[in-house]
Amino acid sequence: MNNSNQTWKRTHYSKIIDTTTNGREVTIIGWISSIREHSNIKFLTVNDRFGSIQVILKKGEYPESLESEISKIKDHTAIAIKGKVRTEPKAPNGIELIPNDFRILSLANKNSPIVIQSRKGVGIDTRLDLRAVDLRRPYLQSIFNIRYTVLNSCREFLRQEGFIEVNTPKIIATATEGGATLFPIFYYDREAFLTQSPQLYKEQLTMAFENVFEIGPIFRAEPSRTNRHLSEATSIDVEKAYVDYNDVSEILERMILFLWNEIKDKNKSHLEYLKIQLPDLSFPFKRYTYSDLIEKLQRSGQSIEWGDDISQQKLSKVDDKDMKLFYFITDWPTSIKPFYVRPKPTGTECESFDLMYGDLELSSGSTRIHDKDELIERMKKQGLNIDAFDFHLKVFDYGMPPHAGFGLGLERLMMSMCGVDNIRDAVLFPRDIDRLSP
Ligand code: AMO
Repeated sequence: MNNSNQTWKRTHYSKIIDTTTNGREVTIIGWISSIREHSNIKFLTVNDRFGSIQVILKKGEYPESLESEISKIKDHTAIAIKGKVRTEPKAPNGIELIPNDFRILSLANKNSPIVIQSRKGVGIDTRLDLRAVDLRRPYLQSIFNIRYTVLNSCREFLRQEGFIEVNTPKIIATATEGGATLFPIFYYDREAFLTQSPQLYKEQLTMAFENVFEIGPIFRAEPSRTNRHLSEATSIDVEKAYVDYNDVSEILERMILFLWNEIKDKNKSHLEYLKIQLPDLSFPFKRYTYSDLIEKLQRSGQSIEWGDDISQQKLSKVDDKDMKLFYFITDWPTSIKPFYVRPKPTGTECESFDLMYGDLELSSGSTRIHDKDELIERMKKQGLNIDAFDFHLKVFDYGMPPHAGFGLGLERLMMSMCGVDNIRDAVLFPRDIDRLSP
């Protein structure tokens, strides 16, 4: 091993080493994802940010002085290797590296319980306990590379649509989405809460900026253990002045279509690894009114009344080919939507929609009430303490524009795009009722 203190610099990422690099001296840096032995040959797979390369350690082909170091190498060890590229038709990518020197940068001293090459991996709790190691698996690498494209593409789309990105407080004084799922915290000598959504702030910001969006954390004290609820999720929140729920539902569906095409274009290898062929979307998405859907459910023999929420179990039983991918459920009963949602002239229904993917709810949106008295009346009907919302209500005295918007759950969207069964695999370090670390 080379003991000089001088730092080695990577000359090549694995992805740019191919048959055209044959015979070249290169320095690669990465971590070892597998070690196989065959008589007197060790085959190492060394991974970097973009892929992997096979390294051959054959007795007689590397300096004898490296022998004692080689015996210490385990999976996950971080290593820098100088060597010569050689074409080898049997190797992955048709090439391999023959080292003439290497440095162990950080030795792994335990055998990892995480099986890197496995798609499903070991049990979720074992994986989450060592999440940083789990995230080295190509399965999760594919998901999080796609997530990165989704985030970039959302920003790109909304920028093109004339929205400005904002950041609103995450420590708040009052509930926005009803009290049941609030996390209380100490805030100096007062009680405060972690925000359930940027709802009230994004509405207020339409006064100054007209079109705003925020991509940020939302906190929900979800009491149940499900594969689609997190205690800390990421929401893509959009709010626009001088429009209604039909307008913003159109923005949402165009955004989904844009993302879908970007992923197809930018994440081909990740989709291939996940064995996912994103289906062609029929556009515009189908829209069912809540009332139509209730009738449909009743016709299919399910016990549900107008005014009930539509559960995932009930939806999953509906046999309609247009409800397999994206579709909207619109015009929900006013009584089951939050106080800020604007009722239709009938009063019993409101200008609202949910975007669904099969039986998974991805987004809720609506036209908002922009008249102060009407908002106060709705709050009273929902039993809310008006004084607690004074900071919000007083803004409505200064010409709050009519506005509408939606919140789209990023992890739920990832589930729909990547075929992820458990929402915990769409977030790096998930939080749920049982898990607060890592
Ligand atoms: P809602 O409460 O329906 O609406 O939330 C919007 C979207 O956020 C996602 N989401 C969650 N994802 C994972 N785990 C959770 N516990 C969780 N809770 C919500 C879902 C959901 O559709 N202020 C409104 C939005 C608006 O009208 O602009 C709101 O928060 O994908």
